[in-house]
Amino acid sequence: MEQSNQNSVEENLQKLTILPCEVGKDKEIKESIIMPQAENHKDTENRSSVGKDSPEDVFSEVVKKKLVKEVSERSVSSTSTCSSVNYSSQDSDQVFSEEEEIQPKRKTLRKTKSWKTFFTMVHWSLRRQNSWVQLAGHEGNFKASERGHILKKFSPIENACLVALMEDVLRPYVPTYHGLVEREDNTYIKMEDLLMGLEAPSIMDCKMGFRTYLEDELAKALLKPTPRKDMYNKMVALDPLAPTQEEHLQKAVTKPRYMQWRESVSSTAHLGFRIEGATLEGGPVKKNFKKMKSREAIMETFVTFTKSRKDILAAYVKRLESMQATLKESEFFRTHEVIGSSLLFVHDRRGFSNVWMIDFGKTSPAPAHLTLRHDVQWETGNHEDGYLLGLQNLIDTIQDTIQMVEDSSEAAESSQAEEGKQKTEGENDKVLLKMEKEGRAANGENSSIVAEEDDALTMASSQPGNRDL
Ligand code: I3P
Repeated sequence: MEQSNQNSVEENLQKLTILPCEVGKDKEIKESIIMPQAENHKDTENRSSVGKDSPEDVFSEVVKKKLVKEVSERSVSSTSTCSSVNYSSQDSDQVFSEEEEIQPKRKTLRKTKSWKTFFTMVHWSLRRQNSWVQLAGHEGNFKASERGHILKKFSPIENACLVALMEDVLRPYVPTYHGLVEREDNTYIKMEDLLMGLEAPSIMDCKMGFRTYLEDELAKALLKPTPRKDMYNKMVALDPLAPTQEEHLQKAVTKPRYMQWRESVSSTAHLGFRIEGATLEGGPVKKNFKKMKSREAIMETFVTFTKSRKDILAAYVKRLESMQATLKESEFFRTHEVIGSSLLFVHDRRGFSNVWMIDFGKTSPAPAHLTLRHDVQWETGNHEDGYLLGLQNLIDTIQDTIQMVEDSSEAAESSQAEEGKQKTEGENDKVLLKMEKEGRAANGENSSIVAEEDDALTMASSQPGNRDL
């Protein structure tokens, strides 16, 4: 194992806490759709193994034109990066210069989080009948929608990505975008519910890439470092020895420092992906994977997650390989720095499975003069994220997991066969001794001696290696 204090998968499962949820009424509010769906792609056979039931949205040309204009005004320009977005700061993904304690309200509304909000969606989706379930601290990021759809709080960056992805070869690998809707003075992105049709789904979120912050964010943080007490507290909670003396004195760390430390204690820094959270068969969200670093621990997690099902593991590999081939063809991928985006693994007991690319809140257009490769290491200025390196490592890890499952089932089979053989030989011994005993009794020998021999036989036949006694 690469890490001595690595929690075992079992420990991770046990330490699980059910996150507080907020159950409220899903008010019926008329949606005002302000972005048309891109419907012209015939990608259904590529998309999902689960059924979908997405109602059509109808809107007039006039409304469409007006609202498309509105959306394009809000969206990032194709040459801009995260930092150049000048839309409402409360939804911005610019985070390095903001301090939670100074602007708590703004912080709450500021953006949709990546995997944390996704798990909000998961919880909500699982209990979609009557209730609204929300993770603490992230209220307002999701809203209920009609069956087959979810509403995620508007982020101009994510919206621009989804719009572009609907026209890209990657479309079959991302949730279908259904435009924007307004509810209670807030704007939401309406998208496909990826859990639709699944029965008690198992879900895992893997954050991709070797880097979890944008180059722009780093540059800003270097210009104007902002100490974060919340991040210091999270750091100390995981490892009291991690902060430097100065950080201990300040009781604060900068965000890049925290993010880089998170990368180094998890598998991000050396494998280019990390497990962020998971649920098993509709159970509670487990998210204590922060120190999961070694390949072995990740493999064990995949074994637990799939309950050793080789068919599901193999389907995951197949989907990831086709995604990998498509990524290499994608114009969107060539032109975007993909940071903080996740792969979402979903399967259910019936064996339906899929993997999706999700969370584009920090995926930003690279500078126009750059064509990104995604399979080289990051150096300041090259904007590379290492996504393809991480994806290859992930595929290899799942393939090794399949091998591990095969090896352990072969080992189990041969130990069962050995046990069976021992049992049969023991039974034969018993029969032989019984026959001998009956022969002796028939010859009038002492019955108490025969009984003692019976006990010895029972012990001997139950101990491997003593069969010949
Ligand atoms: C968070 C995680 C998120 C990051 C968030 C961190 O740390 O790294 O990816 O949000 O920054 O606090 P952890 O997983 O340890 O809780 P972004 O990816 O959106 O930057 P934030 O607190 O500034 O939102």
